[in-house]
Amino acid sequence: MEQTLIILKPDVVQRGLMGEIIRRIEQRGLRISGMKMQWISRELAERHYGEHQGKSFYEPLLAFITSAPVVVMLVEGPQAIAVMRAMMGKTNSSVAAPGTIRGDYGLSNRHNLIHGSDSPESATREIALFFKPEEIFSYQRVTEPWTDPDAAW
Ligand code: 3AN
Repeated sequence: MEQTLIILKPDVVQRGLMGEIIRRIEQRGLRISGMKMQWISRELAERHYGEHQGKSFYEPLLAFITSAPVVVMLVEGPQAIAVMRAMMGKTNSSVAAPGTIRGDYGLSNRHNLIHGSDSPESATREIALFFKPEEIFSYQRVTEPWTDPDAAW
């Protein structure tokens, strides 16, 4: 079981795509263990995107991610990090494959709809940035026996 931090970016909230993307995550069989709307501060954006500091797209990226509220989610499931990144598609939406979230709804490199952690280490760091322990819920979906890749039956 893996955890990943998902952000539905300001373009998703503005364009009315929250429900569509949450639907895809739920229907894939992943478990949403935490979810809230939040307006990301400049300080939090700097901490989240610290690895990109100094790059040409850093300032516009911070301006974009703080431009409207976002939805942050803690998503759990078998191989959740890789599964979510495959569902997201390539960073640049204009070359993301059809069928992916970016490939179906975007054309932009920056306004690319969704963030997902890229490793277990990033996930741990990012989850701690965005969620307090009491905002995370421990439960199982009744569908999980039916989507479990290790089911013995
Ligand atoms: P991903 O979100 O696919 O993991 P990262 O971590 O390389 O991609 O980049 C973080 C964010 O920075 C991207 N989601 C995108 O919004 C923005 N970004 C990355 N590369 C570029 C670029 N060349 N031009 C504009 N924005 C970029």
